[in-house]
Amino acid sequence: VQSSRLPHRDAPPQFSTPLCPPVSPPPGRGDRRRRMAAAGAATPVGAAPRVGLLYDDRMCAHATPDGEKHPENPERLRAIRRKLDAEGVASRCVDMKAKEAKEKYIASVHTPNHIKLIRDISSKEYDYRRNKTARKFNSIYFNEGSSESAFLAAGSVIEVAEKVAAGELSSAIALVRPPGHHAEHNEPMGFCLFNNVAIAANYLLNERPDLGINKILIVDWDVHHGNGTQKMFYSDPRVLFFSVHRFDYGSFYPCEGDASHCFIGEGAGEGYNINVPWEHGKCSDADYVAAWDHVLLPIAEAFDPDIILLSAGFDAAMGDPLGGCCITPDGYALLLTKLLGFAKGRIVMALEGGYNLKSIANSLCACTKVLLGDNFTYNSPRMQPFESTWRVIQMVRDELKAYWPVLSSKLPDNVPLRSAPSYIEVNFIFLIFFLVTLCWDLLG
Ligand code: Q9C
Ligand code: ZN
Repeated sequence: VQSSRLPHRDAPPQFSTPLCPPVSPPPGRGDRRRRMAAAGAATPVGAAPRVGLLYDDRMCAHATPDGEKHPENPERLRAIRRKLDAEGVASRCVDMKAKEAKEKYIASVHTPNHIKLIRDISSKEYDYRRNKTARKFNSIYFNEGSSESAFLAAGSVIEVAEKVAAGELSSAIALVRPPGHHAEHNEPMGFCLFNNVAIAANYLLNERPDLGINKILIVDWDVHHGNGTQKMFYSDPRVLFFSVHRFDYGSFYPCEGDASHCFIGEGAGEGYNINVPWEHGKCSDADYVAAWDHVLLPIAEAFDPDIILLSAGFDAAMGDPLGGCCITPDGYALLLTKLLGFAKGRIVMALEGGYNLKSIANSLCACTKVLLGDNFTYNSPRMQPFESTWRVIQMVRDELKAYWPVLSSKLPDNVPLRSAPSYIEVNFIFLIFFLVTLCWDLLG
């Protein structure tokens, strides 16, 4: 009867938020592993999971041309690596090195022009035009290391995804940059040059039928909408794309309407694109857990993916200078734990955004421990989800219930919620400013 239980119900009670009432009896991780093994997972009974960790200094070569400060900088990778080393976590993983992606694999996602641009951008002949070219795009910089980094980032996600799909690894983490999920068919954008995750997904589906990957779940928990990835699989039912992001009624980067919950895919892919668009910042573990429990996990259960590719940006983390949300490392660990119940635990994490060095290092460390099978207790302070979160989740469910009948059930109505963050401090500052200006005018 084990198999009839929803995977997300398997979390022990200390993992539950107000949204996820404790379910008894809670099976321990051992039980989960035994079940995974029985289902043919890569990890045999009793054995420690083999977690691939791909880190490569060569992806630090992509940097701003004249050393200007930029949130997406090489220190991000180094800070994560240092933390994983200091915690003794890296040595427990299977060490992997980056490989450049072959152009024919990138071509499944990007135009020949786009590939040529990224290939040539670091060449000497481009020295005088590099900055001018970068300015033609939205939030992009280039230097003489950009080409190599971009090809390595795409190749790295292919590399680890292949090993996980083949069962050589239980799961894997690719510490890559530049990130990928904003990169479009014919255009780098939003700090992203190639769409690393989309390239890896296409590689598994189209180039490696021998691996038996027919259905891929892409989960994008970066604080920004994964616009590039959404477009690439918009009419493809083999790829279920789920993105949870700040939307702020269309005013949050990338500021496009297609990040709204109404964009559900088209043609054969109708129902296979899911956006959970937050109305404002300050979203916490509780809001994300609510989106997991009431949207993502029921759909994942029905979709039953063969592998999960995680567009793992950490810019929704507490302390991030761009995101304005507050997921804790325990929160990320909990979200990841809830995903481990699917696809026999085959999860590939690919780094996307995340710009507070401490936050991304701590969050990734917590996630790595989850993949390694360490027990963890959710210790962050309990928060309540926002009222707006409940509303957004209901809208998403209404939009998608025709395709995923499990979403037709009624949401629990006894959940304690909190009201939207008030911007009273902000208004107060404007008031002072106004008064000072007024005095200035009167006196002068
Ligand atoms: N006013 C990733 O997290 N912000 N990209 C531009 C312009 C760009 C974020 C703001 C944010 C891109 C991968
Ligand atoms: Zn981002």
